[in-house]
Amino acid sequence: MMIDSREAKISAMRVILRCNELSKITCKEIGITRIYLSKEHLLANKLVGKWMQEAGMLVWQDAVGNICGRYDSYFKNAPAIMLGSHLDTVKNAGKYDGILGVLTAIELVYWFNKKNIRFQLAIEVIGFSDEEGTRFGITLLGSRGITGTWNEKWLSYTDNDGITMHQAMSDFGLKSNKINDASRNIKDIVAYIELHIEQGPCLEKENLPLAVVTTINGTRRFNCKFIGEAGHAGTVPMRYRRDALVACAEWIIFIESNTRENHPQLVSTVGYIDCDPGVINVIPGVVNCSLDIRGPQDDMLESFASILLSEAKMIATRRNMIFNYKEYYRTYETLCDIALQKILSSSIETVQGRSFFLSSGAGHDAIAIAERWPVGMLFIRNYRGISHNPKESVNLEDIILSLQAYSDAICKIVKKF
Ligand code: HGY
Ligand code: MN
Ligand code: MN
Repeated sequence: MMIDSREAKISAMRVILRCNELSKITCKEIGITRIYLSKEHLLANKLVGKWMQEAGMLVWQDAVGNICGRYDSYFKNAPAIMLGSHLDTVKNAGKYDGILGVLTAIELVYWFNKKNIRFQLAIEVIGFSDEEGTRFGITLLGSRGITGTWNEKWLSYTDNDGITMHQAMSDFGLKSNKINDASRNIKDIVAYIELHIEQGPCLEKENLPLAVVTTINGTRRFNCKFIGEAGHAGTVPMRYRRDALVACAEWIIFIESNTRENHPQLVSTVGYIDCDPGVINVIPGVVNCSLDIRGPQDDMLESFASILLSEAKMIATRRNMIFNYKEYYRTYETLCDIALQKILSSSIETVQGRSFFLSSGAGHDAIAIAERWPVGMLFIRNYRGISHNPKESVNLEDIILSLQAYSDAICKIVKKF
């Protein structure tokens, strides 16, 4: 059973309108930035909670700030199939990363409710509160709340304004000693399905709207530091300098060329660099930068990380400097459940004529959820794969097909459990 194309079109148009409406809930005059435990987070939860209610769901905000909706089964207290994605964003984000997955899931429930369709399972829709980690640097906080895998020490992490997560939680109206109330009993949920923009160019190149995700790449993230010596930009001859920014620049060029030439399956990014003291007439004494590396196999990432970090040490030694680093984040390669992949594949084949599989270079809430329940993911094509960028966009036709495939898959999956 699937949503017919006429109703799917009405739903898809509503999804686009609501993505636009949510994009206006941002802490910046220009661009979309909505971070964990901010007033924008609360406003977005209220708006999405209203849409969940209108779709026929019972709505609550859980102890880590996820907005949750439940569409009951015809059996009381039945376990649920969980759908959703995240409502937080990176800085200066696009309108669809995460958001599309929450709003399409709400449309499914709206359609089931309107047709008076109930299943032997409940359906829950979650708008996760923090997948990106934009504010505190720790990602998947919302989905880790659901799986009960929070680490107490995160509460002392501070944002750029020096506010601790503990303080931010109480400002938001949450109690940091109640975090465990968010974690769900293993038997409450049977599976998790997430629809997400591909954030890459493959579907566009394949001229297809939808794909099934096979695996989600592992990620390693490091904070790195080159320590040289600050000095007068006018008086220190080049041969005597210990310029931390030049050392870091040499390393960044190595990272890019080594990844391109020797590791075609991997990606590496230096997304952040901070130069101290950062003024025109002082030779940079200290440079901090980030390193984000990703790949399909954990052991491959392990050896790649040591290649890059030992090169940094060699550059620093050669330039009579110090290099140090701290790994602060790691996710392992995540496999999507084979049975769920098969069902999702049959549904996308029904709507687009053939199936297609992709691995995900981006991280998703499904990484955390997969530690406790089987997960499945659907990718939808997005314009040139551009994401984490205001130019992010999806087309109406693809959203229509995604709603049809998603509804068909859910109707099949609920029968499987
Ligand atoms: O960075 C990522 O992979 C995701 O967007 N959080
Ligand atoms: Mn993202
Ligand atoms: Mn995302």
